[in-house]
Amino acid sequence: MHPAIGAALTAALALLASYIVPWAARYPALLGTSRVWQPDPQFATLRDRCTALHPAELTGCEKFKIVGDTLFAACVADWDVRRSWFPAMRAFDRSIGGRPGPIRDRVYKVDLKTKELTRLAMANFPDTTDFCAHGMDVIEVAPGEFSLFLVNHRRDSSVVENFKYTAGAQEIIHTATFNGTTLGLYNPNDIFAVPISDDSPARENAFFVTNDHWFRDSVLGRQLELQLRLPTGSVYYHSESTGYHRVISGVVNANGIAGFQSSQPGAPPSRNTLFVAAILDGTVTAYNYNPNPQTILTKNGLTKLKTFTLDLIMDNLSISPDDKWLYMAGHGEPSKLPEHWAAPDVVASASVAYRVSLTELGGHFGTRGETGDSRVEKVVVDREGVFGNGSTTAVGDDERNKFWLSGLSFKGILECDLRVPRGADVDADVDYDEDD
Ligand SMILES: *[C@@H]1O[C@H](CO)[C@@H](O)[C@H](O)[C@H]1NC(C)=O
Ligand SMILES: *[C@@H]1O[C@H](CO)[C@@H](O)[C@H](O)[C@H]1NC(C)=O
Ligand SMILES: CC(=O)N[C@H]1CO[C@H](CO)[C@@H](O)[C@@H]1O
Repeated sequence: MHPAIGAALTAALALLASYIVPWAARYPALLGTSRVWQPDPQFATLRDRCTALHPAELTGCEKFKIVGDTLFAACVADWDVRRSWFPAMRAFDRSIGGRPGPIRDRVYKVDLKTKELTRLAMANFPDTTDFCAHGMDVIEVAPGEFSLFLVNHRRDSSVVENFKYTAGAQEIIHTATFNGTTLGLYNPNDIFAVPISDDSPARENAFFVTNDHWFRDSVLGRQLELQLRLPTGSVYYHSESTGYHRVISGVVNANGIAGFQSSQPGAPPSRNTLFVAAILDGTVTAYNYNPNPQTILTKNGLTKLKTFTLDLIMDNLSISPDDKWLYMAGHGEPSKLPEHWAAPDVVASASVAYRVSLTELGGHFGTRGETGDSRVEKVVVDREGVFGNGSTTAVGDDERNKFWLSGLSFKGILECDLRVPRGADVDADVDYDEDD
């Protein structure tokens, strides 16, 4: 054999061994073909302890966020409209099936103490402007004052909208639109609002937003990104004083994003951690960021800490209020999702929720041992959609003993008691023998 051919062959084999084999080996886990369809034993009877909050109104709430005792949710108003226009699902019918008027999705709040539901009016948001909700984040900027950041897939371009909300009010007030399209932010997906601090005061309106695809509406481009799991997603940072900047690139379908958000003064620097889901890779990467808009864009303003590898196409990420767990919901059997999307009453789409411990490797995640592995607990592993179909957001709270789950076709947001009540016999109605 000619030495050049030998060298080329060796190089090709090296490439195959180092990149393509591990890349291809991820497929069965991600597609769920090797999944054991059982949650961890302590969550086996979780479904029996759930109730659906407001099933008539809270439909298709892909993203919700709990701040204190208030749950904020961005929900679909009209499913026919969503099926015709939703860039993230490659639905690009600008005529929205010939309907007149703008798209108007809804923002709700639920008081978790009384379960009272309020649809928040958007009185000063122009009547003629689309509001097609997707990812969101909410932070408390001062006691009783909240700032909501919502992705809005307007038909002219996808942007991030900022609203203010005051505790007890019935409406949200639109304050700003952040448009990053000239910098390539065509496909904003989810948002992490930077907590308020001396370094990043409320007037900075600082947030990170994932950009899930590189292609805006090319069918071929989107197919290549999906089937080849191309690393074409990215993360942008925005503050009033810096405007938009792309700060992370090369992410395979950057989707959910979350970070620690406690506004307590004197929080340790390790709290400046954010997590980005590369959903088509089944990985979540943790980064440390500098909250100061003047320094975040410098060389060490954002540093990678660790990548977690999971057996799941996971979606929206959330951190528990006590900062102890990173929750993620996902699509356990993603190949069923398009069929479910087309015929939701006939084909189920699995719901899966995991939580990753953020505390076991030292005081708090990021202070020590961030190269080790973290414990993963399987909270929901539901192939038939018994909890609901196509889970997308999950979060739990050990202190309140609660767990919430929502998704693409969920009717209502599920609220569950996380733990089995004391004295109950867990094994009574569930058989955990692995021999069936
Ligand atoms: C965002 O900016 C682009 C480019 O300047 C523009 O075409 C588009 O209309 C803007 N969209 C909104 C909603 O402001
Ligand atoms: C999930 O979808 C399946 C199939 O369409 C359906 O039978 C089931 O009732 C759905 N689950 C819920 C909780 O609605
Ligand atoms: C905000 C966010 O990450 N939204 C995702 C939640 O789940 C849905 C359903 O898969 C995705 O389309 C969203 O991108």
